[in-house]
Amino acid sequence: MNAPQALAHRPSVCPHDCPSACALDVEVIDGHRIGRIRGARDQSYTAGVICAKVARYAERIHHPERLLYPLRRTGPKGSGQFERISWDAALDIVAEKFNAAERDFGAQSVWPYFYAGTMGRVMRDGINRLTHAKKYSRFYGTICVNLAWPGFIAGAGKIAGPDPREIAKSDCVVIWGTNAVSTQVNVMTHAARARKERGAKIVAIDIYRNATMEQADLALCLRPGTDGALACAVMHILFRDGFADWPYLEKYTDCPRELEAHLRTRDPQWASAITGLSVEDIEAFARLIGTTQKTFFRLGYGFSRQRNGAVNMHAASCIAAITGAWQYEGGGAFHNNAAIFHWNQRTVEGLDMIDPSVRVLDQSRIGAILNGEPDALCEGGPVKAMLIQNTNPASVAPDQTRVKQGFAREDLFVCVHEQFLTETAALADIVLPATMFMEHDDIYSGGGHQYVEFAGKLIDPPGECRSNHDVICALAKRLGLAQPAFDMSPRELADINLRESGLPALAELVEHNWIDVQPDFRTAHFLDGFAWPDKKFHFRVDWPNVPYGNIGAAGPWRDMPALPDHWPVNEAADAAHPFKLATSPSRSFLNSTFNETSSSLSREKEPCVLIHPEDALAQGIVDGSIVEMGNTRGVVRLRARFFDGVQRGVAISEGIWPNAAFVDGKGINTLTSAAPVAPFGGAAFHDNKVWVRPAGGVPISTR
Ligand SMILES: Nc1nc2c(c(=O)[nH]1)N[C@H]1C(S)=C(S)[C@@H](COP(=O)(O)OP(=O)(O)OC[C@H]3O[C@@H](n4cnc5c(=O)[nH]c(N)nc54)[C@H](O)[C@@H]3O)O[C@H]1N2
Ligand SMILES: Nc1nc2c(c(=O)[nH]1)N[C@H]1C(S)=C(S)[C@@H](COP(=O)(O)OP(=O)(O)OC[C@H]3O[C@@H](n4cnc5c(=O)[nH]c(N)nc54)[C@H](O)[C@@H]3O)O[C@H]1N2
Ligand code: SF4
Ligand SMILES: [Mo]
Repeated sequence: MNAPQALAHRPSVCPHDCPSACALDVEVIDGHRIGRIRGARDQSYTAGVICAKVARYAERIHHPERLLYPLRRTGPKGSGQFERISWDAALDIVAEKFNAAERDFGAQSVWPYFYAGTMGRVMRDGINRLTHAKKYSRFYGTICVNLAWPGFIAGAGKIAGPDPREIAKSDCVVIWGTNAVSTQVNVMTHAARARKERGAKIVAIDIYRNATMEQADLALCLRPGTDGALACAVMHILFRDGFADWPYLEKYTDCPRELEAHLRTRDPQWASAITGLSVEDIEAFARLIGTTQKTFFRLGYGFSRQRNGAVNMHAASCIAAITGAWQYEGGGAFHNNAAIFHWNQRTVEGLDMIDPSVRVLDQSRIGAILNGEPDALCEGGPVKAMLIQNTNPASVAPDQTRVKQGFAREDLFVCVHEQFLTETAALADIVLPATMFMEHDDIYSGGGHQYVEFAGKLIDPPGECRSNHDVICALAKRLGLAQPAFDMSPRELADINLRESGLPALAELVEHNWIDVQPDFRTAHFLDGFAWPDKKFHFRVDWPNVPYGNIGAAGPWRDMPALPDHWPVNEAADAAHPFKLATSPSRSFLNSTFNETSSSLSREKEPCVLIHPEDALAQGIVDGSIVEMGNTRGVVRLRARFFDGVQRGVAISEGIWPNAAFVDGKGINTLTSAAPVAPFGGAAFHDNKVWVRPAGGVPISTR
């Protein structure tokens, strides 16, 4: 019989790219393995609930395919042929390649590239310190929030809102453009409480009948990219039927009379024709909002991933101002709490070392950048060397064909620091093994809540895995950098980050595991005014001057409507491309993370596209057959599934599967576009015109 294993419960924080940033309770076995993970019961937002994929984290952290040792490529690029080398040898090569690129092409030929695979402030953001100290090309992270945040800031003036726990005290929770059951389960925890304890109604607004829509009392399934029209018609009805709170509007908003006049022609019939919703559904939704003071709009990212997404986000956020829902506990509009933490990144990112003359390269345009497109390179020289941490661009970035072409360049040196041999790592010259969150110390904050959290190292890493911080510091040494932050421990840096941000010191955070920094009610509900100099909520938007981002306006921003509207700028279906495709998230993957664990793979089964049975029949497509789906950017082959929970002409493909899971090894982002979107660049992942037809028919020409 085996000796009983010592089991300890330890606190931690989920580091993944998810607004919930759940507080965790981890079973640590014999000090070096983990068992089950549960949600921390006494953290009031997590409230004991986490998603299934993280509950099963033992499968990921103890995965037999984890990277354990530094590797050097021995075969051709992308061949997957590597040999084990020592850390010293690997870091020497990276430093030598970076120095050679700098010598021959200038410091801006090196482009450190990262994203939010870990949301830890030390581990995620420290790479910028290296960038700024060396004057390497700067990085503009546009892939996720670039449409949603400006859209929300356009109205309220900053990215914050009512305490998200107030959802439980609401009488109507509008879950708009977020598949919360899959992507941020805690929203459902609090919404379900409101329903159980107060009989609150749950409304979901999406483009397909997903798990969140199935739980809603009212599920509005509209055409992609038409939320602005829905919001306008709802506001039209609120004004028309006397549900507008005029004293509130006069006191707190910029131009209510002008808005009312503007909306007179945006009636439910107009919106019905655009959204595909019935006039009755639009009227019923507006009436529910008009008669429910405590309506909480929980606005997600999904509906912003359209070319008109920023306009739609702003339009949806305006509704709460018409009824004055912002004034009430359980009312208002919330998207993300980023502004309440007042993070100051001075030391972690080395902001004092920024040279404003150094170019800033757009993350989403990595394909164009690596293929040498002059405007993507800011008219500067080529990128010759990269260090990549916490992201898998060969799979997740838009316009995948170009991204892969770029990585295939023989004259490009790429070092990928990863936990697994991802499709990006497989294209690298040097691969370095990375720790996971329970193997290092870091601090976090929740976009969807209001806690600052600490997660300490719980177990030793396997093999020779090193943390991001260790790698950045070791490289800095080899590159001759002597700034003190490159000599600090993660805890020292976390402590400085907290103090510089006006938050309690690390010791206090460690003692409590998390600290609630929720602003008081008046501030959170903007009762002393919104975050603009005139203190008003802005219905009228001066888009290029919305305070966001660091490269200025991009995309067709000049055409953006100043007042809430339907902005028809999206890719329009046409005879050659009869479908609109959204690449929505899957439940068991998190972007491309977890697509290496067998339980997630077996739940998701295989890449597929959901299409309406009548559309399928019209195209001669058989349920369960392999189809070709394509547009001007490329073609993928995957399985078709009949699904009547979409409007005609809409196709849904869930999840970022490994490219290799598709019939031809071309992943879903083969079809998505990297053309910059307004107002500040980024990608419209759910806005793609495509054709879908039986595979093996007409030969397909790709570019
Ligand atoms: N399980 C799981 N969880 C995740 C992720 C994941 O991939 N899987 N990703 C994480 C990340 S990085 C992020 S940013 C968040 C994002 O999480 P969400 O805020 O939920 O955003 P999305 O996942 O992009 O899309 C949400 C929903 O918007 C719908 N949608 C698309 N276009 C429209 C439209 O025009 N109008 C409306 N009303 N709806 C539309 C999509 O079909 C989808 O159901 O989730 C995080 N959590
Ligand atoms: N088609 C389509 N594409 C999309 C989206 C979509 O909805 N549809 N969503 C987009 C969105 S919202 C986002 S945010 C992006 C996300 O895209 P990515 O930022 O690439 O996110 P992940 O795919 O989760 O990859 C994160 C990687 O970081 C690694 N990692 C995790 N922690 C650490 C660490 O501590 N150190 C190191 N070195 N590595 C670590 C993980 O192993 C994983 O491979 O994808 C975008 N792409
Ligand atoms: S819901 Fe999000 S934050 Fe919570 S455990 Fe799952 S992935 Fe992590
Ligand atoms: Mo994201």
